[in-house]
Amino acid sequence: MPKNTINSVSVVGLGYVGLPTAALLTRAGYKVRGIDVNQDIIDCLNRGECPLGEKEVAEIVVEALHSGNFEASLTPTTADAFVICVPTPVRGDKSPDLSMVRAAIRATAPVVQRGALVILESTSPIGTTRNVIAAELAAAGLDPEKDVDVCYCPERVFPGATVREILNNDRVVGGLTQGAAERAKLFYESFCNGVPVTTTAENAEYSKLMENTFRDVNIALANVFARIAEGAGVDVQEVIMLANRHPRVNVHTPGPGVGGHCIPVDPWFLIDAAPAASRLLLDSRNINDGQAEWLLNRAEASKLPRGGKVAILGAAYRGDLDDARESPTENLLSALEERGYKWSLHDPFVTKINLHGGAEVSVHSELSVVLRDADAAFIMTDHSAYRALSVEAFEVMKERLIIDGRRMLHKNSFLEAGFTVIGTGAPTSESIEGLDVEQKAAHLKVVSSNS
Ligand code: SAJ
Repeated sequence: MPKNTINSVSVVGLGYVGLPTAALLTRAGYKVRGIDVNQDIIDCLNRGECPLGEKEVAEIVVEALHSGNFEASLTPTTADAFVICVPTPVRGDKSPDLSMVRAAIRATAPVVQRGALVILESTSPIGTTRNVIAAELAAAGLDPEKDVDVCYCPERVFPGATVREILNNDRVVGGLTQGAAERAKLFYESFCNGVPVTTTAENAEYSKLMENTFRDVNIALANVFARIAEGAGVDVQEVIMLANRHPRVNVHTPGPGVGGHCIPVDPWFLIDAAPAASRLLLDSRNINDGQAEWLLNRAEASKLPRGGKVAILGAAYRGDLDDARESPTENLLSALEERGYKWSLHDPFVTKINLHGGAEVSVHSELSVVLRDADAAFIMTDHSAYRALSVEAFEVMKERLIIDGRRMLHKNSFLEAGFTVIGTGAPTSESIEGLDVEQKAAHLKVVSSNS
């Protein structure tokens, strides 16, 4: 039975994956050095504090700092294993930007010694481990198949449940050689409970891209189903519930678009590599990115006056997170700016968001400030706090128009109070104002049987 011979680990990149990974490695008994190019992160850690917000992450990071076995630094030093967890965004033209992976391995290669294990965890185009990591190690004088063990092992964490997911998810461990994969398998077994499955580096790279692309395409399909339902006058929620009773069907949830730093980005790596074969992927990206504008078009087709004042509820890309990266709200803001609207934005957790042009705008934490005198309110994020909102909160609006991108509200009470509610995948329910008592009762009966 081979033994895990690793005692010291350098984790390069102390973000939302690298930092909790470094803390869990420390807890498992390794001597860990965390490396980052950001002086603020290093200073924060050296004060004994965690620069990330997630509670369980902060707890294990502070525990690691107190153990005396974890230190943070700008400079890499030698170690038995190196784990690289840096961002891999796309550029403005959607081509992969691997500059941070390249910079990380260039800075690290000079301290990598013969016998070391080098693992890349960043989501990357197929071939990156061989063409960037191995190539830079070779340039530093090491044979990447003989002198060192080089692997690709993608992170798979779901923000909000980071620690649980690092500990429990199965891992795909792709080696440049079989020996490298076997060695990395032992390493992951030493601090994770999930099963590490060995394969080649290229298979591992592709599997990660496949996972997130699968989700993007399926969400796009759900959004198409929603658009069709709106036109057909049926409620997509009810139809999805019916279809999902089939044992081999799992239609996803339609919404105002797809955010986060992974799902809207990763399909581009495949589209870039094989554009002719990836038309479905490109269409899906466009559908998901177009959802916010689709909702705006529906609001305009109802009673939103062009150039009016719009209240936006939610900057985060997913409910109860403080993370606004690639949030669908950015797409709504761009469309509103383009069409000359005034807008203001609320979120219980996010304080700032970037417009597509790069400018940073601030987010209000007081809902009534945002809703006051608005011609329409768009609900963009499924924060729990929004689910509980009642009609009273919206009384300060000028016009009674709500675009419920996430189907969060108890629609009937809003209809009874004279609001028009436009929900993703629901036929537009015009206000019941003006109907007689019997017509109102009949309308509400239809709506409640659909919700
Ligand atoms: N969304 C929908 N409908 C759905 C599901 C999600 O509109 O049915 C939206 C969400 O509201 C959100 C976006 O999609 O805006 C992002 O999706 P998500 O919350 O499902 O995923 P992420 O980006 O937080 O994390 C994903 C996960 N990947 C998969 O589930 C395949 C996670 O496991 C990955 O580790 C992570 O990407 C990553 O780092 O790659």
